[in-house]
Amino acid sequence: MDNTTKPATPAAAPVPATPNPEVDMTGMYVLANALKANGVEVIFGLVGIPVTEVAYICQKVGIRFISFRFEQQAGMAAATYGYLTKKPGVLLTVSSLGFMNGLTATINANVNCYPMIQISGSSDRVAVDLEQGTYEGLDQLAFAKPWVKAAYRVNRPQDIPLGVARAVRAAISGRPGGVYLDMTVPAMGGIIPKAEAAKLQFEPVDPASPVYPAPDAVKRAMELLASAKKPVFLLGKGAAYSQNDDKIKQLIEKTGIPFYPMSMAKGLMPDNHPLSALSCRSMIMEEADVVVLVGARLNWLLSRGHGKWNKDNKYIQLDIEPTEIDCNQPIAAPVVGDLGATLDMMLAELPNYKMSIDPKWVPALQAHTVEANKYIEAKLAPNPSPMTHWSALRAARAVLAKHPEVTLINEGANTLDDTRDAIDMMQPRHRIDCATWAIMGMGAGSAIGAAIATGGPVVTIQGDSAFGFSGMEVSTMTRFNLPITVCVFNNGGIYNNIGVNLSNDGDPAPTTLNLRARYDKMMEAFGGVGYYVTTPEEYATALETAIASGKPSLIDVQLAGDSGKESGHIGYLNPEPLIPITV
Ligand code: ADP
Ligand code: TZD
Ligand code: MG
Repeated sequence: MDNTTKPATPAAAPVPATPNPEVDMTGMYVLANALKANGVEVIFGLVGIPVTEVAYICQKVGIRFISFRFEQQAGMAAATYGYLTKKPGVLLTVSSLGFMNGLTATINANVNCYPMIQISGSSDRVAVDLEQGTYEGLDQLAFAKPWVKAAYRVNRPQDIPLGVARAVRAAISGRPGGVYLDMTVPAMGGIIPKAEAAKLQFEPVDPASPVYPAPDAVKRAMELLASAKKPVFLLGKGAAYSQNDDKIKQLIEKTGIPFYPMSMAKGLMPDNHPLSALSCRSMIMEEADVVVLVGARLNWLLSRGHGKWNKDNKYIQLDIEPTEIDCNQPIAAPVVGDLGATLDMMLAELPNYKMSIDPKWVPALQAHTVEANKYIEAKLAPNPSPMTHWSALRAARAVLAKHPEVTLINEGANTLDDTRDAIDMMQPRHRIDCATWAIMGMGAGSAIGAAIATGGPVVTIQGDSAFGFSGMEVSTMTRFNLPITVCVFNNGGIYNNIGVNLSNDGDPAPTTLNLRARYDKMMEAFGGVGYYVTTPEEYATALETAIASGKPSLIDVQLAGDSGKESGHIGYLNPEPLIPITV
């Protein structure tokens, strides 16, 4: 036996070859070209080793690169861009923590069914897999895979065009979602001849081909709908996303069936439409006999079909995702397919059916709406000093009513719930909020994504806590000179400013923030315009001026410290306290 045999040479970083720009191409160029071939026009991200050059090359080939201060916010922007355009929003991150910072947004996009692709630089597999302590070494694919719709790794430049095409198809086909694409250093830095790279590029055919539902399923749904005495359409953000606005309007108006929009479906049909049952949530739950879920999930936002819901009701569910059916309640008539195709088939069948709606149903909902609107007006009317959420919203409502083109971004607790109730939406996809997970910290990123996607004005209404998660992105708003007006509803806390520290040791209570903070100065510090307002009149003037200016602006809307209650409208989700707390 030869005891002198040496172990195999330990894997060292490979010595990179030098590409010849005349005949060679690196994977980074292949990536930029592949994104372009897939119709990507904008990327949101934050660069560093190993992806900096990718962003530079993207700009060179005509893809906008929107550079952020925090990856999560770039991801929120990509997700919102995807939701508004039906194209995948693309996020570019560096390895390890940059990847993880972005992944929170990618997973959130997946939960909300927004199409997005996170592309992350990733360290060489050789040293990552042996846990040899390489630069920013993390097995990112394994980390992402359980939580996204699809995850792929590309190890060679030759595979980049296919990898990108697969990621695009995964993000936008079927139920849209968040997709992860792991781009290793050998893939991005690898060299291939330009001629070979050109041959590998392709434009994927029909990446989001609509899937048609079974004709029998449509007939079953139509039969049930026609038998209903008190039917209702529940419109969800999947319906808004699918951009079938006219078909939805036709189905509602031709059947005469009232509709209830989930938060982000507000405006899909105007909130003040005669068939809007927006203010009749309890009545619908208790009385509707046939509930049609239109791109909406029967999740916690609808008490998962339990609680107040009429025990004898029946559901029709129009959804692209088969596993959504029977999720919380048995669905009597599932119609699985793309909503556009489903609506075409339902509209074609409609002349063969006669509706049997109780003639008292719609008038009863309309009478309830009148009463509910009075209740909202009574909340909006008082003029206390300092302002409350409601008096501030009276000002915002008046200005926004004159600007239906504004995309409204909304997050917070009381700030979310009260804004949703106070501000009517008249246009589809003009309201974006913290959505299915009710997460804070979507505001700035989503505002930027919406401004880039629409080219139009954006207004955010954010609680002061919510704003704190993403406030640094005022830097991005000003560098890209975006027409965004940020409104911070400053009540000095999570829910409010009145929390009492149980030990009285001088530390602030867990919910207490900075009631006298001047958030407007943050925007000014970065070259935008700041406003500080203490009355509804000042707020209305500032908001009008800020929208008209088209410049990045921030309005610190000073509220009273005691405006707002714990968890807004969803305090019931808190576990029962053992001892009373003041919040
Ligand atoms: P909301 O929160 O507004 O109720 P959800 O996000 O819970 O909305 O539900 C959206 C639903 O829409 C998801 O179940 C998703 O599968 C579905 N969906 C998304 N796109 C389409 C489409 N093109 N056709 C049919 N259903 C869709
Ligand atoms: N962290 C994340 C990521 N998401 C969350 N939803 C929370 C924490 C918990 N949370 C809420 O659910 S609402 C909220 C937090 C921290 C902030 C509420 O305060 P606000 O709004 O200032 O934004 P109001 O108007 O004071 O209620
Ligand atoms: Mg607050």
